[in-house]
Amino acid sequence: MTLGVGLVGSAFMGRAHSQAWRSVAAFFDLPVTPVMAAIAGRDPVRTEAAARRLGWASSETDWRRLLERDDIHIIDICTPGDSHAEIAIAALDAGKHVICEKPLANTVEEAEAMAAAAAKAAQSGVRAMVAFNYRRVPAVALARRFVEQGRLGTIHHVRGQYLQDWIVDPAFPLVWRLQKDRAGSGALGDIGAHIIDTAQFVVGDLLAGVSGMTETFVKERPLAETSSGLTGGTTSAGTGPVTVDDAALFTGRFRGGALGSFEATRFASGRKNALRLEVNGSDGSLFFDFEAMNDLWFHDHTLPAAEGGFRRIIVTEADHPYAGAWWPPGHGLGYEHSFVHEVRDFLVAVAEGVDPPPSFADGLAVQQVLAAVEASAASDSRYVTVRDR
Ligand code: SOE
Repeated sequence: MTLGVGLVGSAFMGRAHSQAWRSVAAFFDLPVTPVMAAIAGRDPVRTEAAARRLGWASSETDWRRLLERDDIHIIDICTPGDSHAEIAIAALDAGKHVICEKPLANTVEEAEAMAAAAAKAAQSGVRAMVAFNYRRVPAVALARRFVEQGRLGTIHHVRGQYLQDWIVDPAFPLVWRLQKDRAGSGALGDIGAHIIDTAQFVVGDLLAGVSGMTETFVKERPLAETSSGLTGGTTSAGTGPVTVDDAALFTGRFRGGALGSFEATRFASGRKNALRLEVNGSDGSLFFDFEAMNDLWFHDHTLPAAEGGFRRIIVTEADHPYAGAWWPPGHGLGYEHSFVHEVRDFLVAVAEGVDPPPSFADGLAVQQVLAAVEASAASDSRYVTVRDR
């Protein structure tokens, strides 16, 4: 059985998802086979070129056309957050399965509407997933397995960071990720969403309340350059205001009592994509850093002190999550493999008739934490309870 896929968007996430759809059947035994039917984008020339380059059979200049096609059963949304709700709800209403990039939406209200549409569609066997890909890094999935097995005992601390430095230079232009109407928020919703979902996934618990602060270090940036016809060169079209956060720091209390501390910033000079998670429990601790993504560090606190300490597990063994599908032990995986694992789990769930985690409800739970952090930051960091989903 085959399922046709229609992808919306051909930038960074569109390329990462295309790589996943192209690779998944070559490395995993699947109950259904994905067919890369079409990619949709506004610019006809760029989208046709992307179709050829990324392996899509056709291209469309209006995503709504994908919903009308009988050869398309899955809609993969890789656009900025301001279009997630419109596309996902229309696709679900049209009976298409949906995988949507994170964060689920730009507001809690949009996320609530999406979760409601997904719950309604599920009654007809239509499935929806939000693409928090870091859950599918083998080391993160192994961390979840350790917590589920009770190897850490009672969880006391969850320490999450997501550190990047791609906009430290004030000359970096005002791209869509720096505009609230397109992105919803800055580092908080873009990479803070990842660390919130990854932490809640690994510990199997939700944040009950947070206290946070945000900062915008560079408040004006050059507008995207425009090329001048006569000289053929490019001239800056002036500057514009940055309307999102550059960094967010927050603490939180989990429903089960653990304390959390989180940081999401695009100004950690020297850190390129350092998603880090440390979990401390009564019986042990775990540490993960995406910049060394094949390693998981584990301290077994039940051992005699003389034998304790963090030891490195190279997560490439056949019985580690996902790793057995790829290379022999020690050969390592990369960023793109987490997306292959994501679409593999999505296809298996669709074939089995279950909701693939993380669901739109899980995406809504993250959106409610984001909103609580923003509410706290707007009120001198007072503690804000996270709305129940
Ligand atoms: C931000 O630069 C970003 O591209 C995020 O949007 C992605 O979700 C993350 O995987 C890599 O960094």
